[in-house]
Amino acid sequence: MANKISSRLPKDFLWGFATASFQIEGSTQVDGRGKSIWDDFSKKPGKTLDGRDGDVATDSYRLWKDDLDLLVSYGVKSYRFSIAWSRIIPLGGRNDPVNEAGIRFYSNLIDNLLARGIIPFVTLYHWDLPQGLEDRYGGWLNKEEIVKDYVNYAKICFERFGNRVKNWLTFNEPWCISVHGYGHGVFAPGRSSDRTRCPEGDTSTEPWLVGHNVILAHAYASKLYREEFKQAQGGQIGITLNGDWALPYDDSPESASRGSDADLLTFADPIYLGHYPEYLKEMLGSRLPTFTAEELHVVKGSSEFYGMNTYTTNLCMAGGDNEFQGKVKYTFTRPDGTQLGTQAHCAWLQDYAPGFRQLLNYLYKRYRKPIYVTENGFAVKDENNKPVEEALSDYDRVHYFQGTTSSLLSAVVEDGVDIRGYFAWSLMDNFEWADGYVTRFGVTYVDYETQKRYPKDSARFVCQWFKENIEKDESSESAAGPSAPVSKLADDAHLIDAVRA
Ligand code: PNW
Repeated sequence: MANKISSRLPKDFLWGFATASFQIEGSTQVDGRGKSIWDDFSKKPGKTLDGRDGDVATDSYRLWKDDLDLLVSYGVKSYRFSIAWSRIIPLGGRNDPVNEAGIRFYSNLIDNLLARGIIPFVTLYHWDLPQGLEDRYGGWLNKEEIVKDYVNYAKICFERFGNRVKNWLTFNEPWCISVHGYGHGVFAPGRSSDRTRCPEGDTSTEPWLVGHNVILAHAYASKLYREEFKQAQGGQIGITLNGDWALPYDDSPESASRGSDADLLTFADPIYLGHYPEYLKEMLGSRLPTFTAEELHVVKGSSEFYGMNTYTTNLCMAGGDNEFQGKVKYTFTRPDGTQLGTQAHCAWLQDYAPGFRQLLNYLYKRYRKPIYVTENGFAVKDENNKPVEEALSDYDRVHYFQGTTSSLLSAVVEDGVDIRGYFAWSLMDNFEWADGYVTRFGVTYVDYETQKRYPKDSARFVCQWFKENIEKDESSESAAGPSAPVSKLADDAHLIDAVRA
């Protein structure tokens, strides 16, 4: 028996699913919301694969109670979602008016999650900058303005929600914000040196400047939280970084000497260790902005945990000129022609679970911070072309989660990595940025004609797995508690009705 218990995740381990405001909410023009940079960008010809935008998405601004019922039916302990800055401050700036209707929406959502024993895990910025700030002063390119405006926005969220939200993420994936938004120009605001994509932008400088400013905005918001709110509210604050594991392509010195953690280290090293990585300084020279001594003091140690979004592993070989990958080439094809794992719908993702375990170990050794896996998931190839019934048997996604959950457990119980939570991406299919709606990452199928939600096999697998692999908490577990089964829903109907009223 003792053996059995120690082979599980600790009882307070948080698990659930993640989403982001612009990918699910829709209702872009109601209740005083201001535009975000994704509103118009997604409407420009050629910016999304299917030409579709975020005006409706999964309609979750209106259907949030249905989403809540779904979370309850899945028995999750926690839900990671993001707040749309332009619902809280429609024009975005520190002297612009606050929108009470926007506050009310998230406040209700938080109250109703808590009423069901679901812990909110809240991202303040998941890529939807208020368009007002882009127009006014160039958004993330303008350090003096954006840092102050972001900190003001964060402060309002701490003031209005912090009595109930105890887990804050300042940013989702600064690397994607910088590199996709200002380097490749495939994400809003879409700036790039590639003139077929954008009439302005400079791929060689802007991504590094934007990344630098995002780090500062994160650090000053985190400082504010820790100095003025943490003690009274008792929460924690950190950042979520994306990073994939890297394996040498072969045993040549060019492969072995890879600097392939480029995407990982650019942001993690300054935040956790207090300096940009050496290879980055060498590669960029004067193009890499520098922190003043005072700024560095605020940046170093500004994240209380490591928020990790990870999806895949790359085979790496030194060479090429992609600075965003540290001048390393990526492939999934081994020297003998075989594939690393099963190919997903998007080119950048294959299923390789051992890399997940190695990455967790690497990050814990390097930064010594508790880890929350804030995103991890898979998009089944051609799922969008299948009839619903067929799409629900999402074997490749089930296989992916079988691998990563088993790696997660090994990392915790065998390797001793301090992992506190895991969020699968995503609760449901949604607006997959430049891919539009053709790439589906959900454990729940969304029929965009009817907005009906259908659990896929992977939802069943993930929920069952966490129920079986977390130590039971005898003290707080009641029949109507956090892991109330689907069948409990009927009994809880009165509660749901009360919420609807
Ligand atoms: C993450 N890549 O983005 C985001 O946080 C989510 O909003 C998104 O839906 C999810 O992963 C799936 O894509 C990424 O090109 C976007 O390697 C692109 C990459 C990785 C993550």
